[in-house]
Amino acid sequence: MSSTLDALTDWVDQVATHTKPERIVWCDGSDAENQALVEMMLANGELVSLNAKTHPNCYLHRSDPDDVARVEHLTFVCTQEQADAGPNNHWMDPAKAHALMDELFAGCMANRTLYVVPYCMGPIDSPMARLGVELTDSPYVVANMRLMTRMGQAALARIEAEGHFVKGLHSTGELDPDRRYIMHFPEELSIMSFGSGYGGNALLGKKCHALRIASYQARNEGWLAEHMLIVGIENPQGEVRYIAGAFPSACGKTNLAMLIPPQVYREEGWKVWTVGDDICWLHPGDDGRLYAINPEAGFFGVAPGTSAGTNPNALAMLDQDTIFTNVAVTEDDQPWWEGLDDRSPQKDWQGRDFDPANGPAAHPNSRFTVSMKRCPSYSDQAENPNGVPIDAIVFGGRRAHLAPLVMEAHDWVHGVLVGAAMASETTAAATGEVGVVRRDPMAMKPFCGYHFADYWQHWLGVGAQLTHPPKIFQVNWFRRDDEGRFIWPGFGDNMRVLEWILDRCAEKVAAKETPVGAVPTQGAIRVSDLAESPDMDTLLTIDPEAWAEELIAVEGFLSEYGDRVPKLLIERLQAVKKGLS
Ligand code: SAT
Ligand code: MN
Repeated sequence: MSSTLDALTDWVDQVATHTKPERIVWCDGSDAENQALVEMMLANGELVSLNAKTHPNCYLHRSDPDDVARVEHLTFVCTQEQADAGPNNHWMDPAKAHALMDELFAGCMANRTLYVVPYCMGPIDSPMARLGVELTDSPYVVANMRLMTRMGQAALARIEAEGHFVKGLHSTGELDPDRRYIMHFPEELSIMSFGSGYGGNALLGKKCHALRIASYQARNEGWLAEHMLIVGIENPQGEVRYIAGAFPSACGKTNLAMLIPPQVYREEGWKVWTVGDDICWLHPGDDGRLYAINPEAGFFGVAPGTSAGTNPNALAMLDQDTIFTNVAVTEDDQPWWEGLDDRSPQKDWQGRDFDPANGPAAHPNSRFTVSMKRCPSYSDQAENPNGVPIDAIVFGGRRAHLAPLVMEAHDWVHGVLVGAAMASETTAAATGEVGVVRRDPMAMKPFCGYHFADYWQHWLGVGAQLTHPPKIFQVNWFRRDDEGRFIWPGFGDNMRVLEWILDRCAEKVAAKETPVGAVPTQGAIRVSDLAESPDMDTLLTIDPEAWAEELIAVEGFLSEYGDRVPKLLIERLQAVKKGLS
């Protein structure tokens, strides 16, 4: 046996000695293995079967009601020096964190099975892909990891060949919110998660590895690990251009990644190809461009609001081979959520008879897990080991006011400032109050594994290396009018904005320069075929006074990160401020 597998086996043995599982299963990722796991979970109630006629091979998992979202206040980055984790992370001394976790994990797998889950983040033959192994006592996690990553035999073979992997240890424990911690040890390339079975807390390949640990690795190795979708836009000439877009959780990344263009666009021959909906690893290429891979192999998408109108591609992939988490069910056992259609649910997400007095039928953060390959718009480049070249980077937030529908940063440095200044109203994807505006730089607030100031410096450094950097844009689909209604139709109509973005990248259209960025000229965004024309003036206006206030707020926010904030960024902020006055 190779020394890597020896190291892996030693670690599994150590963990088993400490956690005392009844048995150990090495997962190979096969259909037979998955089938056996599903049958076991159906028998013990961890999964509920759904209507096999309408939804073959689809299952529902109901979480503990206290375990339905990521828990940012219980998520820690444990670096030797507190300053390296930055004010953007909760920090714990690694020795203290290890002691705490060792105590929680002691004997926690008694009467349980320890699953060894080798996985690969990224196309299995990609030089940009990275390996990991998750040890977990949750069969639900195993079934999800199988859809979300390249899991099993092939990953193990690559681990054996390569020698490096991220170590992730997970136990659902007693699902006690008071005994729940998600710990990251970037310097050790390891993760420990206890007390939650939910998505980002438990599927360790996702936010824990592919963002928090990977962002730290990326900084050392000269690339970027980002909370971004990747989408390919094919024009009527058959050319495909790729856009990467950062949006906070539950702000429509999945919808944007698989949007269906409006009818006029489809008639002209426009097509949209999905490479990824949540995480993007960006590497500078030899040609001075930035290349992207999606480290994931599946979607863990928000169910509520997904419908034939908002995201027909998503709906089409969800009628087979899907795990649903915390959705409601109809009387004939079909999965259901708010915004799907006008049927009424029979049971809510907790399995109770549906009663509107108890709140929504599906949990607002209920999810579907499905393989990317089921997506009708799945890109034939998604498995390209070299990734896809990125023409534009888009930063988006959920903002009722201020931020225009779209604007273009003056250059890379200004783009980094625009990303660092991102703000968005909070959603149900994390526990806590919903709808308050908070700064969420590059949509990475919950996910950057090191000091934000160092992260911005790294962004500047990567950009300086690129002879053909992507152009950087800011978008906001969520602007509201005085009555609180959304002004922009969003969803498929966002194609209209993407067209402008790509035209700017190809230097095909002029724009109106303002100190905060370049905005579309009158009529530059195609809306004439819309039955009701949105108020484009409001959507594209830059209010200098409101922006001056915003920049003061941004300055205050950046100052929270102290001396480590790159001077270049502060200078640029001052220049924009000056331009406004
Ligand atoms: O819970 S996850 O982190 O996997 C989903 C999300 O919040 O984006
Ligand atoms: Mn996300």
